[in-house]
Amino acid sequence: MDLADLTRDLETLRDESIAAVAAAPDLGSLQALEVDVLGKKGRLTVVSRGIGALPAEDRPKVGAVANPVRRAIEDAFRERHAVLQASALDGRLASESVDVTAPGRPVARGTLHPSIESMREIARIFGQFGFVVYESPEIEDDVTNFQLLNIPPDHPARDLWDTLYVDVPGHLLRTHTSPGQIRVMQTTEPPIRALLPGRCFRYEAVDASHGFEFFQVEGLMVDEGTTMGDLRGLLDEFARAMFGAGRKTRFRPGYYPFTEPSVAFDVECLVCGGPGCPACGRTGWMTILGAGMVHPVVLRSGGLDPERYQGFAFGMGPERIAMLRHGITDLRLFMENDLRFLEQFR
Ligand code: 2NL
Repeated sequence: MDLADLTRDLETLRDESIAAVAAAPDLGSLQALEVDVLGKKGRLTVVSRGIGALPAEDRPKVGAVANPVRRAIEDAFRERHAVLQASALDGRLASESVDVTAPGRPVARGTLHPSIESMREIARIFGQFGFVVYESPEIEDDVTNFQLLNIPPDHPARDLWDTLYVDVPGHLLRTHTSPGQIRVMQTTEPPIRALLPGRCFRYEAVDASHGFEFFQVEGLMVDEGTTMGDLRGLLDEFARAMFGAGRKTRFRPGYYPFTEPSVAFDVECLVCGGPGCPACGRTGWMTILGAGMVHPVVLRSGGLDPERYQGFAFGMGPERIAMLRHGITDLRLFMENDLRFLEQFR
């Protein structure tokens, strides 16, 4: 081995290393190659051992050959490292980038069912007059649903065909929310301002204006000296909040076993004001609820002395209110959960 041999070996190693470095496809293989060439037991170390075998006069000249070779190899690694690092970054930027100009994905947004929306609006308006929402059981006993409300045993509502009974003797699915009002009277000292929204059940043939399952909102006010004038004033304010300011209203005689006197409460028709109207028929009036002064027998059912306390009560169907407000003509739409109907209330 002389200086010429060593120089040739070093230059061969340099050329092969530079070629291999240029071909390294990624940072991992470049690092492995670096260990292989420049590491402690790497090929450059192995070739450099040849220095020991050189004649003594050649040794001072070795540096001039070996140092440029090492530098050339190191430079090649450094440059390739920079190139690969930059392209790795480019790859991540390309694959992980976010297109901030892409259109957003719409969030599926639900809405309240129109029956619920209507009940909430009713509760909101009466809430402004101090009425508090109560809830009571959907399964009632016969006594509270009928007897305490002055509905006699032979009343048509008690017919098997109008009431859904459950297989617990003396129990049924409530046919109105009125038994809840009895429970409020039994547990609350007057003054009472109660609102009872809830689901009710009747065993009826289903048609465009009747379902076997429906919602009802009832109100009850009991205090000393409560009058029919208070009832009328309250309902006028309600009708105008719900159907528009300045709208005319009227009371007509009605009948319920639990109120005396009883009335139907009408609001000036929204659609016409004349004959042949799709909303009211021909009368110019839409009936929106039933009401009356609480029957003394019913006050006693609630544990209250009718000599001291008077009260009024009213009941309405939130679907009917919504139908009148939105011009809906088929009650069954409220129970069918057809999205084509429901999505119109967004
Ligand atoms: C209607 C009419 C009404 C009542 C409900 C009631 C409750 C008690 C005492 C007296 Cl505890 N009355 N409720 C009174 C009159 C009418 O509902 O057409 N509802 C859909």
